[in-house]
Amino acid sequence: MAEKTSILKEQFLERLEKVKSLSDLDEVRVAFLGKKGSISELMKEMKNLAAEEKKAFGQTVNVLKDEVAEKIAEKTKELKEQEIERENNAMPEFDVSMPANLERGSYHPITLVQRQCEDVFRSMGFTVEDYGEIVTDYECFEAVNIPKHHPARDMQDTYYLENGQLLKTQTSAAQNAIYKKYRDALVNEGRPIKAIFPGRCFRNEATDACHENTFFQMEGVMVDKNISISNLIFFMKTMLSEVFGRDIKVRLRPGYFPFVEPGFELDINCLICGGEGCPSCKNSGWLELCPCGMIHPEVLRMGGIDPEEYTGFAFGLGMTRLAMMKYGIKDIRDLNGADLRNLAQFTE
Ligand code: FA5
Repeated sequence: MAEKTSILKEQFLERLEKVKSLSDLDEVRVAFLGKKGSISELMKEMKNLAAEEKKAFGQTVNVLKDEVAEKIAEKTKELKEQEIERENNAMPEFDVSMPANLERGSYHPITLVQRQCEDVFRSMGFTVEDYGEIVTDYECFEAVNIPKHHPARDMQDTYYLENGQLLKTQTSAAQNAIYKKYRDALVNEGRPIKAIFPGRCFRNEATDACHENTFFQMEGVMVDKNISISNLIFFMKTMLSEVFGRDIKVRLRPGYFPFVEPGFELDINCLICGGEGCPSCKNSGWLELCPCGMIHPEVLRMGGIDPEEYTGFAFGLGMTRLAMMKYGIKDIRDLNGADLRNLAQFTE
């Protein structure tokens, strides 16, 4: 019997030596200590022994069992330590002097188009003005000839604050302040008013591929003696050919805005569908981009400028739509979504 236990022990040590991993070790444990393992099977032979041999046999097998269990525990510890060391060695070294491998962001398409428009108009002598997003009813409507209860207000529902102020619906809301800011230089020094004012606008309206509730416009005004529609058309054409780097098909049609007389709608041939018609242009092939016109005498008067002496033009460029056309963005709502993967593909 003693011989059997020592053979078993040798077999165990032989297998233990070949163990390379924790799963190998578990197989060995099951083979020797498991319910149907060699040691358990050996123990079963006790019933065949004479009573006086049973005790010694039991003790010998139990010693073997303890030894095997102890060796397995030692090996488990050793293998776990090896595993930890391997993982530690596999970790890349952290070098604090290495430059950070951060992905660089890119400018939003609207920012790019806005900057480009600003450069074009600056090069033609316009100043770039900044204006708030929260304005008074007077600035947004009354000062541009849209008194209370005027039907034109229906087109521009917006978000009102409890104090009566509102989120501006159009960059035209800055016109009155600009006239007042520069009228002295115009009247006393003969310096024409030439200003653009880009800004975010808000409207309470249903969204679709070419309408958002939050979008950007860029207003432009020029006031001097003898300003005419030809000046307006020249600046519009120059701006568009500079932004697109080529001539773009546009059309001018009559449009009504209470603050211009006469007023026009300047539409651009849809660059998404090439004029065939698609959701981005409401299937018309044309996109309303830049309404404009000659500033209404009443609006000049409210800005402190004598309309008998001075005339001017104004335009309200839809900058978000311009960005859509320039970058081939089919749905305006992509521009307000915060998905950087989406936006990055439109920018250089
Ligand atoms: C106006 O807002 C006038 N203030 C423009 C103006 C200025 C006319 C000066 C004459 C003189 P309109 O509501 O059409 O007009 O908007 C102007 C442009 O802003 C539109 O042609 C369009 O390009 C853009 N726009 C208007 N509403 C939205 C909207 N919900 N989403 C995206 N772009 C819009």
